[in-house]
Parts: sequence; structure tokens; C-alpha cells
Amino acid sequence: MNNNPTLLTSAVTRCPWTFKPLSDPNAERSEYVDRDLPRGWQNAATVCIALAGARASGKSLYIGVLVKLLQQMGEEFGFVVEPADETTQERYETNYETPLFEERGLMPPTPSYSSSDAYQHDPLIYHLGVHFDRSTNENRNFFIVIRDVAGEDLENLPEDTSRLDFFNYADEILFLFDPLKVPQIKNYLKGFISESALGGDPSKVLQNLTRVLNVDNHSRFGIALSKFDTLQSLESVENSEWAQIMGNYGSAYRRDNGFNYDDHDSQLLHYEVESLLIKLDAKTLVNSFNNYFGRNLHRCRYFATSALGAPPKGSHIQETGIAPYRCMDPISWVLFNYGFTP
Ligand SMILES: Nc1nc2c(ncn2[C@@H]2O[C@H](COP(=O)(O)OP(=O)(O)OP(=O)(O)O)[C@@H](O)[C@H]2O)c(=O)[nH]1
Ligand SMILES: [Mg+2]
Repeated sequence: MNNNPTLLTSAVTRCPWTFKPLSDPNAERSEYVDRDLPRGWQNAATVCIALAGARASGKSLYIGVLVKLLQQMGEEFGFVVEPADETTQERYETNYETPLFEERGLMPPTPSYSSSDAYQHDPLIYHLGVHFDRSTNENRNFFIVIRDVAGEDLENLPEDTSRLDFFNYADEILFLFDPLKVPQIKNYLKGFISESALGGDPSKVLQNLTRVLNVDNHSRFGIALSKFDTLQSLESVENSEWAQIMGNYGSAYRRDNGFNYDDHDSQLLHYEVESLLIKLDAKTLVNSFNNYFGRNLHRCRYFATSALGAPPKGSHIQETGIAPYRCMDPISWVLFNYGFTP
């Protein structure tokens, strides 16, 4: 596998509920929440991912699909991806798998953190098995911890933002945005693509998020143009400039490398997505990302993802099913740069 990350860092052992690093990586209980850590947690590489984005930007559907992709990656490379605590399986089934894969519908908006039915208080925790860690040259347990968030809570920050503190300790903050919610993009594409109704301006959510982040925050920042299928569909707008751009099958955004992560390809995609954003007149958004996170490819990277692979049909997914596109990339970026060898 050609995953050639240029900078390898070693993953620390974090508390899965707060994302804070454990002062004793061999502890059996979290010093932050006084709960027993999952089995095998001692000195494990714990890759903690926090989703971010406005309402309806596609976070929950992405998680629903990501868990299936992780399992498929395990099948491909010969390891098993298993829920690592008692409730992950049940919470995944109820909130993600059943609505999406059994009822073949969409998901209701994630309830606000303060509501009684909020299911995102605890993250989803999966054991990826024992793997060679190229950053420490030893075999280690790898876990992935995924936190969903209600877009509503990021669009209107609570007075006390301490419950969003986990963002400060995430290995990666994955910021999804619906391209059609960037005002300039929306104007540009008016008439080409049907507009989704819900959801706020990603720039505002980004601003709010930076209010939550400490100045010394070290999380990697993945920025994904979600629902990329909507942009790909422009290929069929005859004689348009976009038909040419999206019809360019030589570009990185037109091919999915699946589980074979290649850091050079990811960097190429980064620059292509940046150019797409500038082409779409979203330079202000690009400048905001650069202001906040610097132009550091190892810290901040663009992605293009589509959880469904095609626009939904009313309140259901297409009869042809779900065909995720480039959804593993943002996760592989951090996993492989931590020296994960499947
Ligand atoms: N075309 C397309 N639409 C998508 C895709 N993923 C999500 N959507 C649409 O976006 C809507 C919102 O998706 P969710 O995953 O529920 O959004 P969310 O970010 O979790 O929203 P909140 O929970 O309110 O924060 C879905 O109901 C779909 O209509 C995709 O890959 N392609
Ligand atoms: Mg949601």
C-alpha cells in the first residue's frame, strides 16, 4: 500500500468521553469522568474524531456510512471492527443503521445536546484491532472514537460552551459543509441544482467553532465538501463550464481510492478542492480557513465526500442504494499519519 505520509506522529491514549489525554496511558479508569475505560485501552492509539458543521450538512449520514466503511476496510485487510463498549452497537443500530440501511430513509436532525432524547452524549467507540504502529515501531491496539453533534448547537452556541470542550482535544475535527449553503456558491449554481431547505451558513458555524477552540488547539482540521454528488451532477449541464470541470476524469475529485490511502493523492485533492472553492467564488471561506488554521497541509486539509453517492428521493434514499464516495479519506488521513498499518 502506498500511503507514504510525510509526517508521522504518534497517537496518544485519550479519554473517549472527553477526548483529553490520559495522564497515565495505562490507566483502567478515566480520571476525567470516573468511568472504566473499554477493554484493551491501556496504551492504545485512540483516534478521536469530532464532527462539526451546520444543520443538515450531512454529519449523521456520514457517520452512518463511515461505520460500514470501517467494517468493510477490516474485511478487506483481514481484521474485525468491533464496538468497544456496551452501548455503541445499540446506539449505532437505533440512530443510524435502522433509519438509513433498513428503513432506507433519511435521519431526523440530531437533537440539541440539552434535549432529553439527545443520543450524542456518548461517542461511538470501535476497536480496529491490534496493528503495527509505524510511529512507535510496536504493535498497538487502535480504537476510533466518533462524536456526532447537532448542527443546531453549533449554529447557536450555548452560553456555557464547556460541553463542547471535546473539540479542543480531538485528533481531528471534521467540518462538513454543504456546498449549496455557501451564499456565493448558492448564487452561482442557482437553477442548476435543486436547493436543500434546511441548514445554516457554514461560515457562521466556523466562526462559532473558533470561539470554542483554545488558542493552543492542536487538532487536525479536515474540511469536507459534503454531498459532493450534487456538484458531480453538474457534469450533465450541457455546454456549461462546470460540465467540463466535473467531466474531467483525470482529476483527483473524480476518483475514489477506497481504502488505499495515498497521502500524495490526498494533497492533490486538497489543492483541487481549494481551486473549486475559489472558482465557486467562495474565496472568503477559503481565506477564513487559512486565517484560522494557517496554510499547513498537515494540520488543515480539504476533502470532497458524498455519503449517499446520489441525491435522496424525497425522504428516502435512491432505489439503487447507497454508494459512498471518498468518505474514508478524512479518517485515513489521520489514521495513516499516526502510523496505522492495516
Ligand atoms: N445529495 C446528498 N444529500 C445528502 C447527503 N448526505 C446528507 N444529505 C442530505 O442532507 C440531509 C441532512 O443530513 P444529516 O446527516 O441528517 O445532517 P446533519 O449534519 O447530521 O444535521 P443535524 O443533525 O441537524 O446537525 C439529509 O436528510 C439529506 O437530504 C449526500 O451524500 N448527498
Ligand atoms: Mg445529525
